[in-house]
Amino acid sequence: MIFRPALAAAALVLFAAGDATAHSKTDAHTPADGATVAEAPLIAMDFDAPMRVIAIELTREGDAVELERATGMEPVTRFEAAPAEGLGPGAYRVDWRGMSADGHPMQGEFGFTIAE
Ligand SMILES: [Cu+2]
Repeated sequence: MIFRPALAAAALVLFAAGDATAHSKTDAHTPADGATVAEAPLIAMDFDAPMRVIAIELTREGDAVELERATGMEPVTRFEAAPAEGLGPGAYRVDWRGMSADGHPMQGEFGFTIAE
């Protein structure tokens, strides 16, 4: 019995290490999280391994805003989408979900502000 916790801990460490190196991660996204921009930006995400972006949503203070995907459902290392023209000033949030190259579901979010 005394060995069981140690073995469990070792297994957890191995699992965590394997997972960290296996799935696609976001290297960068545009705009940067928390950025203030002058006008509606191109939204882009770079991944270190191909990611199939299944869903992406742009909201302004909780209200959905139209966003046109420039990238389809294929796995990519760079994903792009363009907001509808004429986005007004305010705080925007991007939420996305995807499928990593290793089959793990991934998700992320970031925000930006369009200046007055
Ligand atoms: Cu993974």
